[in-house]
Amino acid sequence: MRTQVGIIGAGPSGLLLARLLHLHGIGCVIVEARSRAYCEGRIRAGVMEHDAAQMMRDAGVGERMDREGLLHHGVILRFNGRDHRIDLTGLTGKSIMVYGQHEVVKDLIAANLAAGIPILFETPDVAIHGITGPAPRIAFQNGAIDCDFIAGCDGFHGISRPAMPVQGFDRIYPFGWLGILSQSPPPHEELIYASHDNGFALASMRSPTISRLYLQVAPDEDEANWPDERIWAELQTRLGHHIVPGPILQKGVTAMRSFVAEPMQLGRLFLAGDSAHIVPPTGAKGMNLAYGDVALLARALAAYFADGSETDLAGYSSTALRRVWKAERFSWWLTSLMHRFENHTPFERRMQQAELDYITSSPTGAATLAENYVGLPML
Ligand code: RFL
Ligand code: PHB
Repeated sequence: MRTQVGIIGAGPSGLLLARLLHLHGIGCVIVEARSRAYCEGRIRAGVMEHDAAQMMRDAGVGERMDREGLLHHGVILRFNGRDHRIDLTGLTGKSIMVYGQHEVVKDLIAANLAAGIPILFETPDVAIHGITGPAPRIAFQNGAIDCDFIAGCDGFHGISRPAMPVQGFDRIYPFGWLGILSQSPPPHEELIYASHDNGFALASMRSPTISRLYLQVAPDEDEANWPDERIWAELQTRLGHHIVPGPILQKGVTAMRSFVAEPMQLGRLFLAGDSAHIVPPTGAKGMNLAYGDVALLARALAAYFADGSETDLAGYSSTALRRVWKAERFSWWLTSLMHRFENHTPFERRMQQAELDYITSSPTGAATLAENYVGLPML
């Protein structure tokens, strides 16, 4: 097989990159280790930045998102038992789109297949060869793809990042999130981020009848310690809103970590999305960072295939990393602000509360949060 861009991974970054390349008339093939059903069923991100939602529309895949997604103009920060609304749209003129990552993935898979882009699902033993030469190759069991460039969109545990020398910058947080998806109405029409003495909690949603709820727990927490009744009671305590329990459709513990790999390119291999960086989910930035990377990468590849210009490709890593580091900073900051740290002194807890008070009572403080939350410019 031969193509212009070989893409490893059918998550949001690989799928959107394929879509954008197709719109530029550039050929690509996606290889994916898992099945289509697995990719479409993986419950993860829920919040799209203003410009990420616009990228979906511009790429011709925003129709269902605009129909079924929930446009939010504000978000609630809760501390000391009170709600404080951040008026995202009033402060920035922008909004966020609450639309599940698995829905994004479904829409992008359908659009790519309809455009004739091959997605090789359930491809085992994917390996990368020749990235520092002119003819890179993606090899796998029973086949290979020769390409001009390879996009490593294979997530944090993929094979692309290990195929090149990078410096990793890392922070591991001393807690995790227990997340549930439940068939129950969300406690409030907007997302609630709650700082409570028992720990952080977040109320999000997927629809008016499906809630996505999170509780701060130990990083290695055993789900068995959290029977449904305990989850509902703890959500009630931390969120302080009327919680209507319902059937729990999915439950899981996620560890919290910040990580950035530098650089994001070697020769003809380019990393995008979680393969290059991850953030703790508090800032809702992971998928949005993937969108920023592929916006840049698609533009650089388009310039190359249009007239052979390598300037944008050469600048990809340094340009992408500027946006990445700002989102890393925001995610780290919001995580540090909202969670309970076992080693915090009462003084440090008061500092968190004073900062929350500042953020929610000063228009300048609120604007800083709002500007980052709705998203910094993609390009
Ligand atoms: P993905 O989604 O991990 O996709 C990578 C794909 O590559 C495949 N793969 C391979 N294929 C072939 N060969 C191999 N050797 C391969 N190794 C891996 C995998 O099967 C997979 O299909 O990475 P991508 O595309 O970069 O997308 C990143 C996002 O998934 C991630 O950043 C977000 O989910 C993070 N995230 C959130 N991001 C947001 O923007 N807003 C949110 O509200 C938000 N909430 C979250 C989150 C992540 C969470 N978890 C579970 C980590 C909430 C949670 C709980
Ligand atoms: C989600 O809806 O899953 C979600 C929302 C906001 C976050 C993280 C996850 O910060």
